[in-house]
Amino acid sequence: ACEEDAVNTESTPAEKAEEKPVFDKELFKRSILYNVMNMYRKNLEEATPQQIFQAASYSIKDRVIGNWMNTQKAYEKEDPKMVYYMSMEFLMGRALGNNMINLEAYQGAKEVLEELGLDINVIEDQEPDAALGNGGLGRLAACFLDSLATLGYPAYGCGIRYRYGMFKQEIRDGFQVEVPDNWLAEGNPFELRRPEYAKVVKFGGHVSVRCDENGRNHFVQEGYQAVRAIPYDLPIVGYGNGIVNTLRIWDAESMGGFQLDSFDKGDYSKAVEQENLARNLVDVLYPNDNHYAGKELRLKQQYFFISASVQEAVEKYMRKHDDIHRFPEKVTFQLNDTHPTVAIPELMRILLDEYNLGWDEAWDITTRTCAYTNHTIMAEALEKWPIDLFSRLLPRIYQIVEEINRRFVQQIEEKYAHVYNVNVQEKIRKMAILYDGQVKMAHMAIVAGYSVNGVARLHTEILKSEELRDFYEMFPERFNNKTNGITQRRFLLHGNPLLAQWVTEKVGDSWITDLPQISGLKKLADDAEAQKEFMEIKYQNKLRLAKYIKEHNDIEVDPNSIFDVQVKRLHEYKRQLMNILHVMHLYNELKAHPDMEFFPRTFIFGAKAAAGYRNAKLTIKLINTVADVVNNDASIKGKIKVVFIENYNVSNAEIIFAAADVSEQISTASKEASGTGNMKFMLNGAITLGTLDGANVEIVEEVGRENAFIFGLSSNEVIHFENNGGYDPMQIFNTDADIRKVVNQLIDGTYSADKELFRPLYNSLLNTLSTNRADTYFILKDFKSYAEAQKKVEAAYRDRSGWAKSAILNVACSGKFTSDRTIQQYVDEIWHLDKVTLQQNG
Ligand code: T68
Repeated sequence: ACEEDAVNTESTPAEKAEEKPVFDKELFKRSILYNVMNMYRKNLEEATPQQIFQAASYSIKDRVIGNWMNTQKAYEKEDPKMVYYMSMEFLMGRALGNNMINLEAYQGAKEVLEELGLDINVIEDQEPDAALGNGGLGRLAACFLDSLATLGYPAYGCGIRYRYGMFKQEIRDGFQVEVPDNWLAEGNPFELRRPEYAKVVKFGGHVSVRCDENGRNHFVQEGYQAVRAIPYDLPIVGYGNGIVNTLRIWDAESMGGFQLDSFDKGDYSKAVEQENLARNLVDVLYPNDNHYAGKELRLKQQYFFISASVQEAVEKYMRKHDDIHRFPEKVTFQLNDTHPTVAIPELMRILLDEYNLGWDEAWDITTRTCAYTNHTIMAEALEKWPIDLFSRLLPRIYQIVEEINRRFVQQIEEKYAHVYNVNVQEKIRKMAILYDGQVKMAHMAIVAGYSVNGVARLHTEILKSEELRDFYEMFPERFNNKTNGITQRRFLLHGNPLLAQWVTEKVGDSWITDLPQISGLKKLADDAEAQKEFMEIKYQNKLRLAKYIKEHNDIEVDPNSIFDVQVKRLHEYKRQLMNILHVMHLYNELKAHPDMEFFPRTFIFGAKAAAGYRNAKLTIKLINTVADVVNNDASIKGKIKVVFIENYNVSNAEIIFAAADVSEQISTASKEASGTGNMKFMLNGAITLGTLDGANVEIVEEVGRENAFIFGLSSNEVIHFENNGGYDPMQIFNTDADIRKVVNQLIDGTYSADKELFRPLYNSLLNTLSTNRADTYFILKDFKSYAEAQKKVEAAYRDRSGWAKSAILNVACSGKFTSDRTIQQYVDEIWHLDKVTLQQNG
């Protein structure tokens, strides 16, 4: 397929360094026409946009395949250390545009499509998002893969090929309705099925001990149900470097042709159960973010993809090496939160039972291989599996966890038995892996990992001083911070072509792979001409979003108004409720003082709520209800518009970030581990309105407090209230008339004839439930300072030149927040990988 991949032996090394593979437009054009004909027996004129998208994708895949083979051959030859990024979620979004960008073929492809009378945006819009993730955690994994390939590091992503990804959100009568996301309906052009790497994964049954002739015990799982794991590979294209890494996602198939275990011969019902297990296993992504639901099928999913991935990693290693003890020199597993933590006992199982290593040898290998990233301090997100469920589903794995726990408890006893003032039983209660009938996955990940990292400086400090304090005391050397980042290739180069072009004109194009170079814009921040150009680009992007909103929501918005945006998962700690209460307050003000100074504002929301999260879903209904009232009240002359963008996802996110003036990052301080949307807004020249939480702290540190709007309690203040009490929302309600008015409007019929509809939201702010303090997330406490910060936003926006200056400085100071920097730190401080460079040819 790829003549252009032939090795060019004629160029000198110096020439090679200069050479850039050029995108062959004629070849691409012929290839599309050929694919349309070959796949659909059609001419271009007869083909549908979806068919042209498919044809174009296969043409691009042709160009990727040669590089993919070269890369994998180079890895084979150089035998570098590899990172396996283990994650239940990879929120990849669309592939076609991204692959064209990273092949440096986007402009050429756009021109070819134009010559064929086609709009590249229309073709890209045919592709469903690969939404195999919930939110930040899944998108972070996708950005990391992009950076790993771009920096030339050998890496695998390991995950699940869910048949249904994150649900599609429809809004009906203001309520969220979840619609299945059948993303594979038209096929997935970039994936490759790899049945030759299939693995068997075993569930349930029981463990028997067999003694061999040397008196050694062997543990065998019997009476189990087995599933076949089939890998599908997706290419991860590095930017302009010829590197193509692999995201390997596993599908489940029934054993079918495989024989049942001899033990089970003739057990028909077991065979049927086995069929069913395979059928349901990878059906759907659980749509909870920052929440643990404890579903048995979820644990099955975890063990399924982990067992297959760990088996493959060990087999791949052993194909080239003979000494399993040196495994950690060539392989490292990064566990994306606790979801993949069964990798620890699974690797132990393989080493103990299949390689017959002793416990200490196996433990040494495992603890030098596994590293863990924590993404949250929210208590309700901590994974704690009931022991009865865990041991029934994974009997051999459970035995190994018991032994890990037994030895760790012993270690606690040895360390603290004779330490003055330490209650050993208390330490065990707080730190054991098995306690109170539960398996605590975070504890296992810390005990068996060589690295534990948080995702922003503040988050890591809170882990060390609060939630994981006892572990930090015991293993201080394991703890480290890796502040998150995002890929500028997708979120600026692809998502905001106008600004990307402008940045390149001003500072050159090195920012694409070296984002700190974007600081060259600083010198233009005061330049009146540059400010004008910047604001004109922002305006064009606001027009683009306005058009999207008109098409999708049938709402007219004023592109001259301030675009004030909060897009992220819906969660009480992220405080979308505070945002909409403030909109209600502004509306009250405008109604009371029709002639007050007011700069027109468009409040834009986008958020999916977990299907079973009542208050989150009710907040969506509230936003839409307020939107209906406010948008249709002629008396306020369109000064406030409220828009809820349906089905917020990676592809519409690109359009939204590009158009934002204000970036709402208003979580209760200490609750948002990092945030990554905050970084995407900054890169696109929106100004942060936020609390000093997560990575906001570092954003403000980079851009300067004068170029952001910071408000609210500090994390220390929040933690102090949580530990010592002393916050009473009712007191605020009783003393502040503005707040009392909006809170009462939740239940007085202003917005809903059914006065009880929003009662649960009202209660969440004021009613002390038996266990919880009312207003858990300090919305009433922070409301005033939020409203004041919003006033400052308005005043600042009136000064167009001052605003442009701040916005440009935000872009200019975003260099730290590239995932390229984050990945380089993982490489230097945790993984210790070497770069692989390729001879490039086409
Ligand atoms: C997010 N976590 C953090 N979790 O909330 C965010 N949880 O602050 C951070 O920037 C981001 O991770 C990346 O580090 C999540 O997105 C989940 O999606 C999730 C999924 C399943 C179970 C629990």
